[in-house]
Parts: sequence; C-alpha cells; structure tokens
Amino acid sequence: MFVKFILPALAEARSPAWRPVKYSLFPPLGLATLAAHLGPDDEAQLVDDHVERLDLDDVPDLVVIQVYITNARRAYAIADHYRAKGCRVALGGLHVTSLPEEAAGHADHVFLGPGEQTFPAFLADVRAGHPASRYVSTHGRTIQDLPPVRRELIRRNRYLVPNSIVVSRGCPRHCDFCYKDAFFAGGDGFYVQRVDAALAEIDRLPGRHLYFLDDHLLGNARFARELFAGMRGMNRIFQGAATVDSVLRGDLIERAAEAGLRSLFVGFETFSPANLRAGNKHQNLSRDYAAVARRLSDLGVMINGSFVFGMDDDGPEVFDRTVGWAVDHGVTTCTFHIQTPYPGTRLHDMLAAQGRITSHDWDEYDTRHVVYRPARLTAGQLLDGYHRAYRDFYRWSAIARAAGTHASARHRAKHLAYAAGWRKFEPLWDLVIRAHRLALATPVLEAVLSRVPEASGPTMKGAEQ
Ligand code: B12
Repeated sequence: MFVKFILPALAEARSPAWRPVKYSLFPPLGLATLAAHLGPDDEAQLVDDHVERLDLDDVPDLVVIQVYITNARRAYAIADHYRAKGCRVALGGLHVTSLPEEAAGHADHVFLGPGEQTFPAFLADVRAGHPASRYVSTHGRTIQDLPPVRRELIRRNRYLVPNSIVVSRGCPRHCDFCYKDAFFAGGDGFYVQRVDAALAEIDRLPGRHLYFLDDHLLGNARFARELFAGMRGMNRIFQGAATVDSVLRGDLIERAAEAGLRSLFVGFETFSPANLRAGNKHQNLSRDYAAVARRLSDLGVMINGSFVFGMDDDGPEVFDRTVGWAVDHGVTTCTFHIQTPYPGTRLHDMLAAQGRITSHDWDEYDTRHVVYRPARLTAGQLLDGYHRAYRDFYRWSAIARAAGTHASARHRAKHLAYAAGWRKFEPLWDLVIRAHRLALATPVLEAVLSRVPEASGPTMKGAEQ
C-alpha cells in the first residue's frame, strides 16, 4: 500500500501576516508516530504543507490527514480532491475529534482521539477488507511498547527543532478553554511513557537539543523525576511546558534544570482569580507567579509565558498590566492568545449557550481573531490590545529591561540573544527558510540555550555541558 501522510498548512501560514519561522519549528510528530504502524511492504510519504510543496497529482492507496481547526478548510479540500480520484481518505486529530460529523462529509474514515491504538486497528481492518467508517479511542490508551516514530520520513533540514518528542499524552488538569478534556474524552486523559523507553528514544535523537511537546512535562512527578535522573550526563539541553504549580512544588524543577532544561512554556494565562475560577484553572489560584519567575531565572531557565486575553474579568488595563509584569519579571518570550472557544470545550459550550459566539469561520480560530463577544471589552479593544501587547513586549527597550532583571550576566546575555533572535530578525529567518538552510540555525540555538548562570548554587554544579 502507498500511504501518504499530510499536515495541511494552518490558515495563518497561508496569509501574508505569517511568520515563517513559527511554522518551521516542529515536524508533524503525530503523523510520523502513526506511520510506525505500517507494514514492511507499505510505502510511506510524509508531507508538511508548511515547509514543502504539496504535490496533488499522485494517487496514493490511502491518504492520512491531520486536521486542526485552522487547517480544516484546506484539509477538507485536499481530502475531497483525493476521494474524487478514488483514493481512500482517513481524517483525524483535534478538530475531527471535536466535530466528527463535519469531517465525515470529507472522509472514508474518521478517527476520534489519540491514534496510537485506533490507527493500527484500522490498518488491520483494511487488510482484512472490512474497515469501519469511524474509529473512537477509548480504553487501553498507552504510548508504551509502540514501534518507534518514523523519524526518517521527516525532512530535518526544514525545521529549527527537528528533535521534537512526547513522553506523555494529555494533562492531569481540566482548564475549560483547553482542547484536552474534549480530545481525551471517553478514556484516560493523562498517561506516560516508560522511563527506559523515553530515555532510549532520547538517545536515538541526533545532536544535543530536544523539545518536549508534552502538555505538562512535570504532570507526573515520579515519572519526571526518574526521567531527569536518567537524562543527567546525557549532555542534552531541552525545552518543555509545565504549570505554575509544578514549578513551585518540591524540587522537581531543580532536577529538570540539572538534566538540561533551558526554557519552559508556563501557562500563567491570567492574573485574575475570578478568571482562574471561572476557567476551572484552580491550580494557578494564589500561586506566587513572581516566585516562579525568580526560581526559573536563578536556574538559568528562560520563560515562554503564555497569557490569554479576553476572559470575562479582563478590562482595558489587562494588556499593559500583563506586559508590564512580564518585562519586570524577566519573561524572555511571550505567547499571547485572544481567548478562543474551540468547539468541544466547556468554554465554547458556555459562550454558545450565552449566544456570544460571533464567528464560525474556523480559519479565525487561531487566537489572533476575536470570534465571540467579550464581557468588559469591545471586540476592537481586545484585538488592538492583543497586537499592542506583542508590539510593546518585543520593543528593544522592553527586551533589554526584561533581560536586565536577571542576576546572572550569562542569563542576561542568553535572554537578549533568544528574545531578539526569535522576534527581531524576520527577514533573516525568511532567507534561511527559503534556502532550506534552517538546520544551520539549530547549533546557534543550542549554543544560546546551553549557557547556564555562573556561580549557581550546588544544584547546578556541572550542569554547564
Ligand atoms: C507542535 C504544535 C504546533 C505547531 C504545528 C502543529 C504540528 N503538528 O506540528 C505550530 C508551532 C505551528 C503550532 C501553532 C499553533 N498552535 Co499548536 N501545538 C503544537 C503541540 C505543542 C504539539 C502537537 C504534537 O506534535 N503533538 C504530539 C503528537 C504525537 O500528537 P498529535 O499531533 O496530536 O497526533 C496524534 C493525534 O492527534 C492523532 N492524530 C492526528 N492526526 C491524525 C490523523 C489520523 C488519520 C489519525 C488516525 C490520528 C491522528 O494521532 C496522533 C498520535 O496520537 C500541540 C499540543 C498538543 N497536545 O497537541 C499544540 C496545539 C495543537 N496548538 C495549539 C495552539 C492554540 C496553537 C496556536 C494558536 C498558538 C499561537 N498562539 O500561535 C498556533 C496556531 C496558529 C494557527 N494558525 O492556527 C493548541 C490547539 C488548540 C485547538 N483546539 O486547536 C494546542 C492543542 C496546544 C494547547 N494545549 O492548547 N502548534
């Protein structure tokens, strides 16, 4: 069987406003994970529409497409194109899981939830000649004892971070705006790899740098502690994501830094207790955000701070307040989001019940558009505030001020290089990406990331690798 795996480009990546580097970060790990279940005689091709031309003149036996809300329109067009040629089409991923009926109109087979168990079952049904039209992941979810990810299908030189990896799926938390509870409905919503298998997969990755795409790398403290203990001495540097609460709890974050953690995506989201309560994000309530920033700075771990604008307790002051706090507390990069009610989430259901959803154009569900009626802001104030926050946070003066908050000169230098590198050299990124020379930038990223604060406490002794 000739099987073609496609990650269609997300809407923004097809608009003039797009930032190529953002869409050349990570390869389609999910599809490379599914491809591992093919038979030895199957031919596989993996195409990422963000970084290479998608040729539609071929006739695969099976086309497997990953659908997010903002590539749904393109995914359906590609699916219709191939079905018109008699190719079998399978659709799956977050958007298919939240709106399976919509997707079913463009597919022979739809898949709900994680695919590690359903996809191999489907392949067996295809070989047996009786595949179903719908596969739903429920019990028995695991990422243990799976065939290794087909990384050879990935064009590594097209990505800044070819070494993306997940060692867990889901998250133990239940925030109302997040995709997680809807996507993992009907089964386990948080499960981990075996530590030895995770270390073996890390060992197979070339180079030093890797990026954990897990929703919550510190979500299972025992697993994380063993993983970090196993990574010590592997000469790796890595990035990942975790909650405010997990950074403050115990000494896991010190163990992570010793193992090579150099930047962390932290879900601060909002400073408002009313927003946190209303959004079921109790794990952030009465947590000392400033202590998180200080602790990570002292460990030489940069922060990518995630903030959501437009929750019901947000007024016009929220934008300057958030940017001011992030700069004063040495946050290195920020990901600002306009609150987005993804179908299937409790947030969506609440706003829909209140008749406050104003757009169903899925391309606009990219956290850069206002698709609902805010409570204490106009849609215009919210949109303008969002764009102003990015402008203000990434001004040279703001980058310098934020970098200046760190005690360590090395961390100040790393902060400056990383924040400016990420946001201030778009034309250079365009050039490198169009020349398919992005892999040249990875060692630079590694060099910047690998610096740790001088004279750090005993915990960091020997961490400078
Ligand atoms: C990598 C990534 C990106 C990449 C692109 C996606 C990619 N795959 O490379 C980039 C950097 C471009 C990106 C951008 C954004 N992202 Co993003 N991203 C992720 C991230 C961290 C990891 C995805 C991944 O590799 N997962 C690991 C692999 C193993 O799983 P998987 O890809 O989901 O695939 C599995 C299943 O989905 C399923 N499956 C998938 N496809 C198919 C197909 C078939 C046929 C079958 C059977 C199964 C199947 O099986 C696979 C194995 O289980 C996810 C977090 C997450 N948990 O998914 C967020 C996530 C998808 N992103 C999110 C968001 C909000 C964004 C941004 C808006 C952020 C921003 N402010 O800019 C932008 C999007 C902008 C836009 N234009 O829309 C949200 C999406 C919310 C939603 N409901 O859609 C997520 C879920 C983060 C979160 N926790 O909220 N992102």
